[in-house]
Amino acid sequence: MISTRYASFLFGIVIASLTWAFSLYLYSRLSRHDVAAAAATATGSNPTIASNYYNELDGRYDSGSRGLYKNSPQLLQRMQAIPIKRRQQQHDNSSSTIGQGLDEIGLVRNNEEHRRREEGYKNHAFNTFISDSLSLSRPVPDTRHKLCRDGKRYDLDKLPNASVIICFYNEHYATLLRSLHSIVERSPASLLHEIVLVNDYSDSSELHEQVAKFASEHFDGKIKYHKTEKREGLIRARMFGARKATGGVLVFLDSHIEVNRQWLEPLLERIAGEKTIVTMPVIDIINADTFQYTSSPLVRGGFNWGLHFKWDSLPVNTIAKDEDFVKPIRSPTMAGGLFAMDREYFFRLGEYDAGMDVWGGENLEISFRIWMCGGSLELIPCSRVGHVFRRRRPYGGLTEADTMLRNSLRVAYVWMDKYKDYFLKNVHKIDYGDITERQELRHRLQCKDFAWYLENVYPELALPDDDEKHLRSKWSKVDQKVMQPWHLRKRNYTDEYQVRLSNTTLCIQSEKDVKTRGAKLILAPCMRIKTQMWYESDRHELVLGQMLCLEGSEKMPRLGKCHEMGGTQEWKHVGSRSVPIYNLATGTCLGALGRRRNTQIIMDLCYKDDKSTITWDLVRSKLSYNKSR
Ligand code: UD2
Ligand code: MN
Repeated sequence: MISTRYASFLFGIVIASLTWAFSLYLYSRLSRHDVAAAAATATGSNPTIASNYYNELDGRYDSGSRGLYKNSPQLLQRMQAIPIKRRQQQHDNSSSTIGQGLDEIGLVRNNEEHRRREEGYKNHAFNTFISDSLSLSRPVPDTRHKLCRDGKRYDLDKLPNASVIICFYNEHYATLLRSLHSIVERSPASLLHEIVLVNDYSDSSELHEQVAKFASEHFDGKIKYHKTEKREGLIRARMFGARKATGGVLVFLDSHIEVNRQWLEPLLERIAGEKTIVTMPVIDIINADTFQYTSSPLVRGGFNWGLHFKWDSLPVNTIAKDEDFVKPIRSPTMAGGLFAMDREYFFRLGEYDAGMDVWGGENLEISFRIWMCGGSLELIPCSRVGHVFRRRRPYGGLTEADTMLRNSLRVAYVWMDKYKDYFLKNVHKIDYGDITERQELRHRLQCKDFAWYLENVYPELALPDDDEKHLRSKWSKVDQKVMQPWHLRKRNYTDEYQVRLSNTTLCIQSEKDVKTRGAKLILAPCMRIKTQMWYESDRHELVLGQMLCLEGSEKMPRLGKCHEMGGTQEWKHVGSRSVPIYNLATGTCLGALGRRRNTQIIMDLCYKDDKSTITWDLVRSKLSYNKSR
């Protein structure tokens, strides 16, 4: 009896908070462009987020009402992270250990949860522990420009319908389901012809059964589930999916995404007008550690001579007035994962190169092919899709060979004419298989040559033997205003304090100075010196000496360059006396190995049963305290 009451009470709370959060969401229709708007760029062979650039478009980008959320990232975060499936432990532990303020979705409550979290990272390279606790149909912030929201109407009758193709290998189940939910819930039913879901021979038969069951029981048969007969790699798996699809337009997506509002209509609208236009959404960021959804700046696709994809600033004058924020932007390349293309055109243009294995290279191949063979590639700013960018790929290839290198060699030899030498110069040659079929395709389609592409599509690209004059002129064609280096950003500090271990006179201090990246932290007698003064920014970074950010990681925190993407550099405390200090990415808190000077600062469980929970006092100087009010 009591437990039923308790359950319905909890249920009530969940519903109430859902309604509350959702109405806030509707009310503010926030654009979160100015928060953690990191440009993604290629690091190594994997296009992930890099912290080199950010977007300083405040005001210009969205002068609309940000209403309630202005200066309130916590509120926004709450909204994004509504825990539906509360973890069991939380009920078990009840309020005895929890209740000192932190009620965070990523909070690691005990060693068992710690183990589960680690396991998730090992298999998927993102925080499955948080993903498991999030609603499958959570709201995400509307990151579009206000003109996309208010000014645009789409005549659905005039748009072609779409087959969304998602292939996956060993994808995390809840994350895959959230991708599917977001697509079905945020696409007009009449436009979403089907979702073709291709399991690329994932290892687990349990995953296969779960997904097959889900597909048959949900969304009225919209999901067509297939499994390949052997591991194909994402390139051939997509071709497999495309051949099953019957919609007018093929929309390719990764299996760990969440689409935003009205993401589909603007992609289709361009194609309805001209079938040789291939369209891409802006790829927003779903933080791999926290699953927070944040906006990405407007950047377009490029590449470097290692044939790695990278994000580039827009050419000068691309964005001159408000309307330009909603216009298609021509892009030399695509990141690869998310794009829409007329189905017949996809086949006419030669699908993909079936000789490519597993991962990499296909994105530049299809980009070059689109441009050189008569089509065009456009970024559609009103279409936004969030993607979980991860720091490493959690899976291997079909063989030991470097598939990215093999695939890139195929791109170079088929498409790049003499310019391939810039690439070949710096790689060791490996077998890249037979390319005659692709060379014939290029011939048959009467494609233009690579010099034409460089001159007309990507004149900003620096060539390795450009002289200074050429470089300068190319550099001047790129809009420096749109992306500015991090260090030019104004950081707003809301507070400054020392962090003292409760009931001691020891404070957290950099083991080195305020400038040394990677420095560990130790306990030292509290003194008001630079290496102990922490500035809390409006993004909840803890910045030492206004230089480096405190960064959480598995075992211990360190000082790192501020990356402005939240997560590992985002800290939370509720109050300032005897409080745990929580890291949003690790789900754990600042701890110390002992209570003596020179003791190492570590990451530890926030609450412990044996009363050894470590808490801190935030000690403000009178002066700075007054100043910051
Ligand atoms: C990016 C692209 C990705 C692809 C890749 C280059 C985005 C957001 N992502 O890397 O789509 O173009 O660059 O090749 O632009 N998968 C399989 N079989 C495999 C391996 C992967 O089906 O053997 C699936 C995987 O589950 C995922 C998709 O292919 O859904 C892309 O793989 P990824 O997410 O590891 O690639 P990502 O985002 O690092
Ligand atoms: Mn991906």
